[in-house]
Amino acid sequence: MPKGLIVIDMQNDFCPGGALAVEGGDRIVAGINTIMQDASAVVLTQDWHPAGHSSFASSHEGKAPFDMIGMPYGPQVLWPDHCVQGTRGAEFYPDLATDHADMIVRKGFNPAVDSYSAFYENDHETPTGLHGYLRSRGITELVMVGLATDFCVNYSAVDAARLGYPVTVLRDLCRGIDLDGSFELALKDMRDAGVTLA
Ligand code: VGL
Ligand code: ZN
Repeated sequence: MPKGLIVIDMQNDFCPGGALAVEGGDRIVAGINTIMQDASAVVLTQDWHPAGHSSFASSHEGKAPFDMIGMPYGPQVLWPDHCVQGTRGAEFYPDLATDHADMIVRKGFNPAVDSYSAFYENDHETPTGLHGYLRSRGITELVMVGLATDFCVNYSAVDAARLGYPVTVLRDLCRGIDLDGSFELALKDMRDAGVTLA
C-alpha cells in the first residue's frame, strides 16, 4: 500500500520561541526527518495566515488569546497572531528536511475562515486540494506527525479517516497545546473516527 507521510505545521511559530509555541515541538524534528525516507510521498502542511486573520484575538476588540468566539461556521478559539504569510514565524523549522517533501499544502489563507485540517477549512466543506493530490499520486494509506496533536493533527487525521484512508498518527512524533483538556478529547475524537494511535 503506497504510504503518504503528512507532516503537519512544523513551523517556527509552533516551536519554542515562537508566537504559539508547543512545548517540545522542536524535539520531534529529527524523528520526522528519519521517517520521511520510508514514505512513497511526503507532504508538508504550512499554516499560512494573512495579517489580521479572523482567528487572531488581535482582530477582535476586547478579546484575548485563547478566548472562544462564534463564527458563522461554528465555535473558534482565538489565537495569538501566528504564521503570518512571509514572516519568519511561518517558515518551516530550520532543521526540518524540507528537501524530502514532494508537496507543500498551505492552509488558513482565507481571511474569514480558519483551517486546522490539511483537507478542509474549518467550515468542513472548502477543500484544500490535498485529497485530489493524494488520489492522483495513488496514495492509499496515511501516516501523520507534527503540531499540534489536539488541533491540526487531530482535524487532519479525523478528516482523512472520514475520507476513507487508513490513517496512523505517530504519537511520539506529535506534540499538543492542551487547552482545557483538548489533548485527551482529541485522542478520543481520533480513536472514535477509527484513527490508529501508535
Ligand atoms: C494550529 C492553532 C492555530 C495547529 C494552527 O497547527 O495546530 N493551531 N493554527
Ligand atoms: Zn493557525
